[in-house]
Amino acid sequence: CYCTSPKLSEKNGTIELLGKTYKTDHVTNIRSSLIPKIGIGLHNMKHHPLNLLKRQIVDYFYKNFINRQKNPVFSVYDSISPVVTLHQNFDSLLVPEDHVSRKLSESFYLNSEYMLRAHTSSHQSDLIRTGLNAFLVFGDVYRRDTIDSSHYPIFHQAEGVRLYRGQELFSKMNITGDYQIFENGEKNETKQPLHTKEAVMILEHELKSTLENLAFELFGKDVETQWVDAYFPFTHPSWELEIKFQGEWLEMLGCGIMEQEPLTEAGAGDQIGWAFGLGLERLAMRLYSIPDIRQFWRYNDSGFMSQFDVKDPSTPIKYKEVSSYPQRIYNMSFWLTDGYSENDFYDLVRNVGGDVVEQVRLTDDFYHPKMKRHSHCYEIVYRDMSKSLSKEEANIIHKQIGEAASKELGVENRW
Ligand code: FA5
Ligand code: MG
Repeated sequence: CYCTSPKLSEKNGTIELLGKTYKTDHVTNIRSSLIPKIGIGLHNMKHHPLNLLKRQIVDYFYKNFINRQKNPVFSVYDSISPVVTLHQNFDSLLVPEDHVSRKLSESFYLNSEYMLRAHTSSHQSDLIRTGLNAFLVFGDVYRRDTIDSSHYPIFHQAEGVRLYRGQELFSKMNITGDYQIFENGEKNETKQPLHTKEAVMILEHELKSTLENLAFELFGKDVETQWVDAYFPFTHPSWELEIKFQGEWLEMLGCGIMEQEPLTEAGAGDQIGWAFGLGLERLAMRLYSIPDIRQFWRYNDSGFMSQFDVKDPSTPIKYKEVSSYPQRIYNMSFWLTDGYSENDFYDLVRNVGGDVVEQVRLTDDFYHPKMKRHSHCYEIVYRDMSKSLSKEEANIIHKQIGEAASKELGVENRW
């Protein structure tokens, strides 16, 4: 029961979150069921798998990036509040006004000014402004998304940024000669207008080898990797690294050469650099054979946590599921209303059903030409992870979801 947790108090139009009060407004779309999980910080819990993974990543960067005094170059931030301004999450990263990620259906908004960060990139600018040139950020990020074994409205990311001044970049590679990092050139597929070809080649090489070697460190020397061209508003060029896992390519991270404009804006216009952002759950699920993303929330369950109780974070661990209780599978179909969004429904299901909902899948999208109406049918899978969910219990939850959908989304049930 979350009754004693901070709550959304719709009546006086405020949200209390992490000790602060926010006024709600017409864009507020944060769900009260999410609030108790905000700021829990699984990545900082001793013996949590996300913590083991974080420590392995930190160790890797400490070991591979040291200065002349033999000290680590990267500093680590893992406790920055997930409440950020829209400016931090979007504008500071050149995300255009009409970009899909800004839609209310994609992110969680406290109000028109504040939101839950949708990626750890939100903190790049502020950290660069403090004068840092190498840092890692670990944090919980929030997105409105589909529901299945690998999607949950909260997941965790690791961000890395490395900046260089002209001399530094070339001397690091033992390159002498009159090379520059900046020029007044043209933008093309391989570089930004202000960057020289030579500088970008060195950065790209360091970025890609750093991340490939991280994959080898985590998954072993034999893991297959491939680079895919990508697009992000705040890097150019950009790539994604995929690793082969059980015969399938899995996207592990996004990265690229940082756009110069935000750097200049943050007072680092004399430097160039690279950045990356990777998803911790995706990696941890493969690394430890954790089959379902909801398992990461069993941090109060000793059957789960005790399996990750190791001193050395690089100890190989194969997770054994403590128990598996039966699934209960239901269907729900309804006529849609104008402005209906699938994510609103997924959100509502998660809010009403809680973690007992394992999966929601759109199974039929039907248009009735005479009635000129759309209907959707969803399959909802219920499973309690700590006990066997009875048919009666599942019936009640399913009914509550149906009622909430017609009340809150205005859809018309077609039982
Ligand atoms: C980003 O979030 C960018 N901020 C990454 C970045 C940083 C690019 C710095 C360039 C420079 P993306 O949305 O692709 O990109 O997410 C990055 C990683 O987070 C993905 O590769 C994946 O590993 C993980 N991820 C994304 N969405 C999910 C999800 N719904 N569930 C689990 N992991 C996810
Ligand atoms: Mg991506």
